[in-house]
Amino acid sequence: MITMKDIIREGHPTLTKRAVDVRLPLSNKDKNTLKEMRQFLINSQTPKIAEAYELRPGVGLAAPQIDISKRMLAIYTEDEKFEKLHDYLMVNPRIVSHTEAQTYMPGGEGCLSIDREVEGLVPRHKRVTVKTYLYDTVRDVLEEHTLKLKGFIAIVFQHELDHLNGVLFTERVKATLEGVEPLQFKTIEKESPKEE
Ligand code: UDB
Ligand code: ZN
Repeated sequence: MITMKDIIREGHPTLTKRAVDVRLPLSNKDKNTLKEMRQFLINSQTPKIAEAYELRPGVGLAAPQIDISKRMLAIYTEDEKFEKLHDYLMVNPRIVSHTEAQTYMPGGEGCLSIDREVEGLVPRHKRVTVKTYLYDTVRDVLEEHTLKLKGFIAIVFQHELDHLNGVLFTERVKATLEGVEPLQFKTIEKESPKEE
């Protein structure tokens, strides 16, 4: 099981290296790494398990963060409207197109590999079209897909893709972003008072 001690931190040389393409077909070792990465995210979002093992609730994890310098990553999170679960194990992903328009996380970004608060905003493409292999653990197959990502999922993806390129968000932070709209999260509506 992956825990926080397996996640390398700022200052480790692997975090600033470009990761290499994953060789296909996937080896059993790479399949297992991908499954473990996904399970870490699920565990970290399961309050009882997260508390017991002191896991930060992660939405994405890139292989270089566990000191495996290969182009694979896991995303496991709901979108900003809390409508759809995005559960991806990506191998050799690449952005094939993106909007000129940008967006950013309203409170800035954090990182499982960074143990400090970093002030500032990180510009990200608002929408990205991604070509990637997706590993389907149920069918045990790897298939090429084209995904159109927007909103929170697009931000998570770009943050993880940066890890594959040896880039940390701290390199991208800006004090202000003029003319860029922040990502809006759906807030839980207050229940309207019931009539008698
Ligand atoms: C995260 N989680 O997992 F606004 F529902 C971060 C940590 C570092 C704070 C754990 C996160 O941002 N969760 C989140 C934020 C919301 C709403 C919500 C959940 N990562 C993953 C990471 O470090 N991968 O390498 C950092 C995020 C920064 C922007 C996208 C990923
Ligand atoms: Zn990160």
